[in-house]
Amino acid sequence: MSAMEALILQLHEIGAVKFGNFKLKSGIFSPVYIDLRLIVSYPSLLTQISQTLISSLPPSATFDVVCGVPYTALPIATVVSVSNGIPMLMRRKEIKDYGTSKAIEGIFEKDQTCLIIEDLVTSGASVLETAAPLRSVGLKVSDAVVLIDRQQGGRENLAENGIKLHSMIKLTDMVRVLKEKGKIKEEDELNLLKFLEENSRVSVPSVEKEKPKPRVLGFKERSELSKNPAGKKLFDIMLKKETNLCLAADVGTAAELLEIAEKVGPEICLLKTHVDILPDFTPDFGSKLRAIADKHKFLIFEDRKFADIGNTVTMQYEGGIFKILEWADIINAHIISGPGIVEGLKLKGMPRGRGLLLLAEMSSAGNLATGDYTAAAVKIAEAHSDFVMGFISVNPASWKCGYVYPSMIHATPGVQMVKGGDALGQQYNTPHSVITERGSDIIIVGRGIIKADNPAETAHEYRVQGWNAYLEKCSQ
Ligand code: 5BU
Repeated sequence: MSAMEALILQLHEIGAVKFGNFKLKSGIFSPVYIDLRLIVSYPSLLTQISQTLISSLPPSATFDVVCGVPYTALPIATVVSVSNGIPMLMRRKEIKDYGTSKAIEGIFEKDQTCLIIEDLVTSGASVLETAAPLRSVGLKVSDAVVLIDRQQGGRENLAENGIKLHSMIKLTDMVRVLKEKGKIKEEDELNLLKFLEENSRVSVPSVEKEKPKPRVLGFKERSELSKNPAGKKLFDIMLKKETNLCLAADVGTAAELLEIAEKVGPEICLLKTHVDILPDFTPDFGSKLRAIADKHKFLIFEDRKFADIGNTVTMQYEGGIFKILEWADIINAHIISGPGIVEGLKLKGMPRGRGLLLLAEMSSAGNLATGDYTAAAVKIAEAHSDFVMGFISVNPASWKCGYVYPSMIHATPGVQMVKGGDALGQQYNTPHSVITERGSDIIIVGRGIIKADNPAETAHEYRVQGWNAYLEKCSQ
């Protein structure tokens, strides 16, 4: 008895192949049903299948990594990987909308070739669903190997997409062997042959083909969607002034700050302050800065990073020496203390038309605002979208696919003309990368401008780069 015949008999014996009248996923009735999920309960069978799969491949099918089609083929691919020392990749069926949001897990290099492993092929749609994300991360996919080919068009559909299908067992072979060994009746074999004749080409369902990309909404449409007055105002200023540049005015004194605000004002949509670093802060600082902001049409963002419980932040926001509520259009907050912080700040800020940016991510190396923490910030923002106008973020594209929250503004610190960092953990990305690749809206630039010989001129360069990147994104 050949190895293939022995395998067919074993599959029949464990009940992985059944004859009768079964409704398939596609809605059609089939005289045979194959359920290979059972093989995980038979380790020696699983090993045998995995070994035969690889040894049945022709020498022309070369590859660097393997990837199983989720879920049934995952254990098969794992055994192939482990017993042959071939690295494996995993394709996520459900992509997380937080953390790294990767569709393909595992380590690989661009242009490496990936062999797809599948348990059963009908139309080939599942193989294509796995090939698409592999190809989109730069891997080559030219071959797929399958335990059973139902001979219903999968081979042809895959060939049309540049994938050669190698099958260990064809359904007709399986039925012939089972008939010869007396496991099924002649009637079963005839029924199956008739079924295959009538269903020789199952097409790939159109919903499984590539979906169109969502359109990028411009600031005008997004302003209409924003539920926060400061958020709306900021969208409108960006559009009118054609700038998505925020200056982080981290200068030594209040006098210098007012001076740079006056010089750089025409280039920016937003000016970010850290008032607690100004030794010459006086109660009239707010009104002086406000006058410059109104003159040059930008908003003021105090980067206070509130972090306490709701009751305390109401006092910190309104009171003390700085009286931030009086003059800052926008503030930001950590969510470490829970949603109460937003409720506290909202109590004071909402009646004044202020807006809040939640810290969903940070730019510094090793920061902890990632994964579940970022997702929690999004949840809190959704629950308070009348006051939360957006996020401080670094890589929003990785935690939300496309523009799920177009009403929210994403402002990104850690921006300079060249990628790099400082000696204390700050990490820089370029304006273009922040706006296009990372999917942000506003570039926050500090030392890149204030340490320049001519801050106004340099601010202009950042403004042009940031705005051109926004236009490029909209035209995609
Ligand atoms: P820089 O000089 O461009 O590195 O200044 C960045 C500014 O943004 C500075 O005021 C920081 O306090 C601020 N910042 C940041 O760098 N990273 C963050 O994650 C957050 C704020 Br939140």
